[in-house]
Amino acid sequence: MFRLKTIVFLVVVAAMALTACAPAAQPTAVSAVPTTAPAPTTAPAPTTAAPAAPTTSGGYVIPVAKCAPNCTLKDLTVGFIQTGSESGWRAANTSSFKDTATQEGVTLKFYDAQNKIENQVSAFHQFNQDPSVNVIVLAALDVTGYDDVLKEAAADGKVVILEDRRIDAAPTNFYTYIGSDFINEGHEGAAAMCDLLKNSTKKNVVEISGAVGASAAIDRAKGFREKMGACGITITQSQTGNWAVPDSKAVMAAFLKQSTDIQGVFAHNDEEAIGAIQAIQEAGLTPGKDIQVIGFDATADGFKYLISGQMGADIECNPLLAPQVYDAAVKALNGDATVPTWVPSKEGEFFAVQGADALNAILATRKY
Ligand code: GYE
Repeated sequence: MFRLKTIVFLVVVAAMALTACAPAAQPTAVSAVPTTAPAPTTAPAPTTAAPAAPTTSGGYVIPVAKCAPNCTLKDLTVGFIQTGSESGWRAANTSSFKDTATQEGVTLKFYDAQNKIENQVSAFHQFNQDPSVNVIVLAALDVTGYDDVLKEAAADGKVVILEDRRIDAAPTNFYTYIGSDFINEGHEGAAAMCDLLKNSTKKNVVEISGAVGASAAIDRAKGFREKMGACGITITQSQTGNWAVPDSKAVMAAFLKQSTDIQGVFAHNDEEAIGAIQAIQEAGLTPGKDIQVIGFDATADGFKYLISGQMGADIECNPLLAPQVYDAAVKALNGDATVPTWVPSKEGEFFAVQGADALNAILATRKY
């Protein structure tokens, strides 16, 4: 019995001695082969992180709709913020949105801002607050002034699309801009005026510009100035005609009072060109002969003055943008991040020298 106890005691002492010599187990270093199965810990189930929201190439985070990926035109409730009804172009643009919505079953909440930016901003805020609206389309009166409502739209999960006019805001604020390259239109306008004045030793041109602050006016003016030097055009006077016939007629009359040494008129749209033509006639001069006139938009009214030869050139600007805008809106609801941040409109230009027959034939095919 003694002996056994002694032996047991000696064995225990020996075991304790052995463990004392082995290096202490590092808390983190786990031996390859765990000697003892770690106690089952109730590790939280792996969380499937919500997939990152699709983002456009411009960095716009797309508020994907519940109907995705099968949203259709009928899922659109569009809050549309129009500038006003200042021109034939604008009327065609508005009809494009209203008619296409009716045809395609798009729910359209149309707002006419009567050319006041404060009205646009408050309408934008209203649409942000309106739970039924999933897409907001803006035809911007000005290039600035929308920062707060753009932020609010992002917070309220509204898709924002710009149509017709660009704004000075980062593309992180809107899904896409569908509208014209107004700078390029300005380039085409300068080239057309150079051609119209090719036989004139003097090239003094007056400018009747669009509404102050509008990207269409800012960019057409910039584009024209970038190319006018090619034939030595000088802009001698410049003033806004507010896109309107009567305002532009008064401006042109004032220009002629100031100086009759004018060879050309750079009018930013058809209404302004028509106003200038009326003032030139009332001054006893012949538009298209004594003074060359160019316009922009190429509406049906513009074509009439091309055909009569009183307007020498008309640079087209396409107002029928609704189908492209609604298609883009559906893509946004479906989380499609492939739509570019700018979709430039396809446009042409028309000249009096094409002749009445050819121009009438073209006019017969046009919708505005
Ligand atoms: O040229 C003018 C309208 O933004 C392109 O606005 C549009 C311009 C167009 O009032 O007629």
